[in-house]
Amino acid sequence: MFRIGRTLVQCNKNLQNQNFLRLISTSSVQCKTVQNTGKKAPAAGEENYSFVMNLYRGQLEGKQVFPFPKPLTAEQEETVRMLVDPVSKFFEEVNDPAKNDALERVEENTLKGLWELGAFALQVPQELGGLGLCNTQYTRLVEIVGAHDLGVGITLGAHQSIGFKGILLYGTDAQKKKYFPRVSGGEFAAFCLTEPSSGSDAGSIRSRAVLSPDGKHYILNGSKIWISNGGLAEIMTVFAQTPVDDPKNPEKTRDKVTSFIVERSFGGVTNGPPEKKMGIKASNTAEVYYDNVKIPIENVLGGVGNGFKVAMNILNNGRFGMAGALTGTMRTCIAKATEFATQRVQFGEKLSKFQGIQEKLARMAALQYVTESMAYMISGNMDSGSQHYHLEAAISKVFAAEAAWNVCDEAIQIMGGMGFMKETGLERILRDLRIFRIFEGTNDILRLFVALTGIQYAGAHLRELQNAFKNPTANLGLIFEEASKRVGRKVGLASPPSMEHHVHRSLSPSARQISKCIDDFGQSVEVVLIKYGKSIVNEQYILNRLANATIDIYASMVILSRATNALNNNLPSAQHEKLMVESWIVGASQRITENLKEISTGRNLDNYTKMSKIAANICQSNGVVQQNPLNF
Ligand code: MYA
Repeated sequence: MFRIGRTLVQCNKNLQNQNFLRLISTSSVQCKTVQNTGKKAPAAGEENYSFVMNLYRGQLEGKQVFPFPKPLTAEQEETVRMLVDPVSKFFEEVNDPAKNDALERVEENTLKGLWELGAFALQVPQELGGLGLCNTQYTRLVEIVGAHDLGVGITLGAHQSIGFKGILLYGTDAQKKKYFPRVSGGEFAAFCLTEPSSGSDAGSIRSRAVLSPDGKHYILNGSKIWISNGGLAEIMTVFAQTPVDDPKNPEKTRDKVTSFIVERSFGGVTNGPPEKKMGIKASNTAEVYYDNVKIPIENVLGGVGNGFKVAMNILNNGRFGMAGALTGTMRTCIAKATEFATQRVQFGEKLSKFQGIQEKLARMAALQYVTESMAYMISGNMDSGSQHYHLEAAISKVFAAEAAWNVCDEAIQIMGGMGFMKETGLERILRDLRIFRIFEGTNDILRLFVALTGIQYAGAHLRELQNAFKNPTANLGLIFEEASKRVGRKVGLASPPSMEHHVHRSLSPSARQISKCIDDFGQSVEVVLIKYGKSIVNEQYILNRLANATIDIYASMVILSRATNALNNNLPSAQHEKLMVESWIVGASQRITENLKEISTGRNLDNYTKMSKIAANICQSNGVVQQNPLNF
């Protein structure tokens, strides 16, 4: 890793000469990013191109999976190519992740360099001070950040992926004109949602803002915890309850969340000291307090009472970035492990000759390949204007966080004692990675979110079918289609949804395995819906297994699509990608079958009851129930 000193000064000079903004403006290519906010689950009948949403009806909606997106024009591709080298160079030569970690802050020269390069404003339009990149270009760059320093990544991400993303998605022209030059020019932003009593249950925040008697300001009181960049931010997207008219009772008001742009300079904003953390130590995390902060009414973001949706959609919109960043992290881990495995000799052989190591490397490579494919598929779809990406984005976050953890852990295992040493750099990465399964929506919450949203959609269609039966003559088409599907299934004649025409013919056997899983999945959802009805919301054992099957199916689809693209275009890595897809799908289809079995068989359902009883016993005993075998 690069050390500070003379080389750093030289490198900084070189980099200053290559200011991103200048690079881009000379090529004058700015992505026409569609700043889509995503939508809530569309109702039945509303067109919805989300692959995952349709999966819950057992349907293969291929528009957002095939072909693998290639949304950049030649010019846009050139722009991002021009940025990749200077950014990589900056991280290799200027930034020192070990030092940032030890200092528990990002070194000043790194921050300065990143601001100068424009790295804090990747998606802000050029005319307002940023680089104007689209999501795909952004993904390519955060991949580099993730490959080098996740602490820096969070400083950058908390600023732009969530800190001021609300202004990008919901800001008025005036808000954009006022704040974009500032968040691009050295003022940090933060996203302030979480509170002491409100973590996953984001709607339960207690911070409150009330309109001043003259109607010109909101007065905000409350506090936030674990705010990334909380000690640095001048500009904050803050969520607070506000009284709004109650439609049920015109004489009363009720509280609904509203989102505000708050400046520290408004007065009454303070923060606590930087938190001591397990990882991403270089990033600043702090409590933030609001004491009678006067917020001008023009700083309401996205409309009074709409704050919950604003918060959710900011998070939905940024999640693919985690997959992008962690793709890079996994590349780093795999490179370190491979270097070791191909050099280290034990029992007279290189480690790479042992099957145990080969299995680890192959699994690590597949996890990275899936994550990378998800990141680029989702960002590509978003750039093409997709509004229906929020389930896919949630899956990419869950998958990336778990895949990266696993890959880093296995890299350490391959390197043995060497992997455990600080100088190898993997222990820092492992510590840094732990939070990714927790923040931006815990993986547990996101699994439930995916399964419940999908089920809600499938349920709406089932209701539509029920309604159709009330007026069969007017709905013959729908009834006939459903009836023939069901009868076909019963007599074993219905064929699973086919993707033969989408995938490269050499991948047909793998595609067939996943098609069968998609069909089985849709049937399982239907059974679950009929069995549990609305009470499915409380059946987390079932929901988690549905979510796991969903993740495996989506993962398989994105890599089928990507490898097809590689094979069709004769890419040098095409045969390697094909191998990874074939191998992945063997495991994935087994897991999917197992997960679907686990939600229907009596033995498993009984086991869930047992687990709930065990948990209740533990809670009653405040921990492990039994004594040790010595009974003292
Ligand atoms: S920031 C803090 C992160 N916090 C969270 O993520 C909170 C998690 N909680 C939730 O997401 C929600 O509260 C859940 C729903 C999902 C639990 N999209 O009754 P409901 C709609 C669109 O189900 P609840 C951090 O960690 C829903 O349809 N809409 O809600 C910083 C319904 O609408 P309607 C949604 O049970 C980390 C309504 O809302 C969504 O209360 C720093 C109510 O629904 C959704 N997702 O809770 C990271 N969910 O009423 C740095 C619900 O119309 C970034 N709805 O039917 C790093 C970036 C990477 C690096 C980059 C490097 C550069």
